[in-house]
Amino acid sequence: MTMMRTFPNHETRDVRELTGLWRFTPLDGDERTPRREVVPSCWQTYPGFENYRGRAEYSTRFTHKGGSLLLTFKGASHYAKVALDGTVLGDHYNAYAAFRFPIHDLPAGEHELTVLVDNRFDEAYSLNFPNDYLSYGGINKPVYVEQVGDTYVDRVHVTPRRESDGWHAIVNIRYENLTEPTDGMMLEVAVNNQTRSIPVDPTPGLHEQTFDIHDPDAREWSPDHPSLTYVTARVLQNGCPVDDLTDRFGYRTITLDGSQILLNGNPLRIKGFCRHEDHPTFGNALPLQIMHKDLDLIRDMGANSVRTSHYPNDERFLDLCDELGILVWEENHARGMEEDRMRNPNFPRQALQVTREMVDQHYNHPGIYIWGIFNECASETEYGRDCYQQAYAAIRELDSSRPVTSASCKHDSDICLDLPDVVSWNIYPYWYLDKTATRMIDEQAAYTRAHGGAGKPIIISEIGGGAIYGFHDSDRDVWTEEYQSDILHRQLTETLRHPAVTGVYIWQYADIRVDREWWFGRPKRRNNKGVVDEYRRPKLAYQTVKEVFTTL
Ligand code: ADA
Repeated sequence: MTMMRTFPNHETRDVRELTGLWRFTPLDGDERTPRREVVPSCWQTYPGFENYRGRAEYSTRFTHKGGSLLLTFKGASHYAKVALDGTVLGDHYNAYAAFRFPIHDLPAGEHELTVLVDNRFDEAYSLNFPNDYLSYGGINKPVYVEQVGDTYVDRVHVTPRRESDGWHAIVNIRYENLTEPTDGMMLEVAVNNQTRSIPVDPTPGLHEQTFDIHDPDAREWSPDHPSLTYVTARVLQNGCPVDDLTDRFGYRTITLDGSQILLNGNPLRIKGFCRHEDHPTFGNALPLQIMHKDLDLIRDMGANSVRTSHYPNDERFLDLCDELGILVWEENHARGMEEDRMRNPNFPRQALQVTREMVDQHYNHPGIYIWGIFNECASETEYGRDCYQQAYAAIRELDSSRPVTSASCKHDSDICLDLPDVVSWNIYPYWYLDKTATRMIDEQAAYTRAHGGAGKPIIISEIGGGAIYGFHDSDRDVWTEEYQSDILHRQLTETLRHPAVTGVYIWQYADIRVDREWWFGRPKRRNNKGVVDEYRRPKLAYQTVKEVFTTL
């Protein structure tokens, strides 16, 4: 069984995981015979479905003891339409976010859950198109049946705030009355030794309640001392809990001071990796062990940060980062969209939706120190600028406690640098461009100053080069492990010594599979710029990165 998170979330609410063999029926192509496959998984890992792009139906049955429930999907890629006993509950497009359906008073007995999943490239799905990573298909994250009362806690957001009397937790609780609540119902919140409660709103529907809790027992979170604080929201009836939700946060602040990013007032020096969720055996349905192995290797190389390129990550990965003190740049789903793609009529709505889902669902993670948007999109056009402006505004509306940024490759044409708090550049000296890293950073720093970004922190959000695992040659030429190791040494040394730079992310942690249409320039149909290969076997560059990251 997989866990929803890496820590218990409920004492009162009864949660059952529907992990196991489901019926899987492909709906497109020649082969349509139903078979049994494990959920969660990606169908690219089923024999014969390695390149399946289409629709498929997953179904299973579960028993229910009667009453209200939440059907919670932690993720399906990239579109899902869910039906219970043949009645459609709703649908969801966004491969990288959870979604749920509250059901009022479902009769006791056996029920059939059917999920249509679609990973086709279609105008309806504006963020998914042939790309430099694989758009997987399947129910790739766990599914849960949560038994709740008619009033349940939907989510808890905590904003840590340091004031003159010490730390405060600003706790916002969203809860729902599936029907009119009974008299005397209370909403209670507990953080460390502090408890507050108020009567539940008497009307059906979603409600929010905010508590300002001064916490004299607060312990700060930092990368060196990642102390986590638990917050529990409960619904009480006659003093007895009928529903509960426990989440976690960290007492820490992120602020900016000129060209520095500060955590609890101390400047951050980011040494990180861009990482995709990908593994040959599991696709992007990664087990916890692989997530942890990745963080072990990343930490072993002396890195302190991960950029979740190019989409929000599995929440258990974020949990591990919080626990280990890893700083996270979490990014909305969008890669390499030029203006014509951003002009897809569905793009404005879908881009804002995935951005809002990311912030709403991952708000509490102390490891997330920055939100990223729209990697290498049309930041050089007026229309693109409008899209960037709207996405930054959507984030700031939901979360004013973290800075925002975007990784740009529009080296001499970006017109959006006045919009984010931090300016980030993807540069590939010695690989795509025949220039030194120092020269490229000088040029980007000058461009930043002259085009709206003066005084802002600068991050080099991608730097690196490719190597085919196991390919060695005495000429140390392109695609050898030697070449990659040599250029990473020069790139990282020059970048970390450059006074304009606050942090650097290597592209990328591990080799990844790419969409079939991207094979050109991608030997083995992989993006081979990993410092480890797809099975996490270290290339020569591993030791080089470790040397540089642990000494500079
Ligand atoms: C870009 C992009 C990455 C990857 C990289 C590369 O900068 O952001 O997704 O495609 O280039 O390998 O060329």
